[in-house]
Amino acid sequence: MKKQQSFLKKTWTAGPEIAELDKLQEVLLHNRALTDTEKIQSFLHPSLAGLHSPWEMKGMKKGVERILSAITNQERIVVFGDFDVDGVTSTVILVSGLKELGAKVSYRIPSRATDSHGMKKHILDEIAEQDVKLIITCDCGMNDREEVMHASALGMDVVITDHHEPKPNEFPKKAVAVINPRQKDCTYPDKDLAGAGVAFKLISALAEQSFDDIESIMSFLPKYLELAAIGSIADCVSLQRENRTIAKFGLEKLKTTHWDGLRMLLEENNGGLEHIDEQTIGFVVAPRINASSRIGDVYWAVQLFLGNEDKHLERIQTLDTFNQQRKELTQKSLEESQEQVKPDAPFQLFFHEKWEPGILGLVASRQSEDLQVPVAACTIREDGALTASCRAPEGYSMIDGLSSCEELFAQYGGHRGAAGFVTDKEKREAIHSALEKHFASCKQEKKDTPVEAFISPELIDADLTEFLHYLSPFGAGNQEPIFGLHNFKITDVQTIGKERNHLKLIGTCEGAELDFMAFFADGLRDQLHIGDAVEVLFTISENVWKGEKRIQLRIKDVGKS
Ligand SMILES: [Mn+2]
Repeated sequence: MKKQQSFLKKTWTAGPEIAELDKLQEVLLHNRALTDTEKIQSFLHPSLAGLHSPWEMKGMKKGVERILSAITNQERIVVFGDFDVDGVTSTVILVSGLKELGAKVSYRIPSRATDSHGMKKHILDEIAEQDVKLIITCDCGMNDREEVMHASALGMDVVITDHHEPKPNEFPKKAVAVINPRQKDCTYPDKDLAGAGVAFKLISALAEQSFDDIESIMSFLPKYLELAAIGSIADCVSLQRENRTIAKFGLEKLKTTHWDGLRMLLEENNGGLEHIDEQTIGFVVAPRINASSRIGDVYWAVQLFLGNEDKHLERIQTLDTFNQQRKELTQKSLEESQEQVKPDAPFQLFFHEKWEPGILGLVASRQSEDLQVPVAACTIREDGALTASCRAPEGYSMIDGLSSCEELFAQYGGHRGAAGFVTDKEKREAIHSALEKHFASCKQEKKDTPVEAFISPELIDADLTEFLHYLSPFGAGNQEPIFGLHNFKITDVQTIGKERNHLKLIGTCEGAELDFMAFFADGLRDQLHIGDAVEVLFTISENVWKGEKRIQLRIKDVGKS
């Protein structure tokens, strides 16, 4: 098959050409390994009954017992969370859920800029002074062996709930209970839950112990499913199996959300709640929650869920301001990082001492996507330490890379796709060359962009978007389908958006008039000319704005016809 070289310097292989909907459906199911009727049914129509019992998770029984005794004895509990969306939603699930069950509970989240992830001794010291007897972590703590010892020495019990990969020799053995499906000997069938998924499991188990009847449980739990869905989608866990069920039902439930602050935020920024999908989480909700810890204070995001309604409008405006600043800072930092690109290097390290620690992840993630190699973006923290966010495209493991030279870091952690470290600023060059060497040895062939099918334009209609909705939510583990179109004749190219960094491409194909959106399309702008015929790769989704439904075609790539 002919390989196509794109304007974005990627490649794809021409897929099958399809003109009928049922053929296209077949291909889409086949590409997702959905081959028999049973698999197809359970994928397209997942059921809440398919969620696993929380008691299958190692540590659950012990953790629940300790928490219930804290509730009975009215001991003070602190939920120790994390500052990203997964951490914030986990924190809200536990704090709100425990309050509802009668607990005396508050929360603490470390600062993204000065503390980084995980339990911190100075925070534990503060907490201990407030007569706290129990700490429950969420989305963190799995490798905080020393900090848990510290808490325990201060007279506080710790229950760990987390989903991060356990590191050898860092097991928090002083914890009263460790709940993490990834830990050794945990036979829980689904290892891929997000932190918010694990928190949801804990609150489900607590509900089972606290209520006598199923009606009470059913009126208690669904609001936490909404949050688990937001955390899971934002944390990019694989949206298969249990995560798919959580995301699918949570998104549906969000349309009548329990959370007033979220409802108001969506009314302001999403034109209402009628249409909520994974993109709403990715583009509207998650950036605003994240902006609070990146630019301002994570408290603004958490209180949008836990605080009084009369302050929500102010909170939403504040989050918007943070988000706007976040966008501007990211744009500026991205431009600065652009000058540091080393052509064809197997690993890229970007550094600027003035970059905001909170936006490093955004710089790393955009560069890694564009360059298709692992990337670290670094800056100097307020306390003088070098701090970095790292991202790796599919096929590479960032955490394996960092582990390969762990002696260079004071602290590091993360997953295959995303990780981070903190260390002495003198170590920067050594880290750069160690990681360059590591990734040179596991250099991947550049992967072709997967195109499901080249379709005729008449297939782009409501029947197709309805089918795509059944396949959704898309994300990690369930790639959004990319379609191709041959011979699209460009009749107009418009620059749009406040920052002028999006394009609208208008033209015709087989007699049909179509328009495409290309977001962050600086790399395409100079290559698209009116009158040219091009090949277009794109995704198809439904967009509703103020009650008006539209099919939106988003460009993934463009090439010569
Ligand atoms: Mn997480």
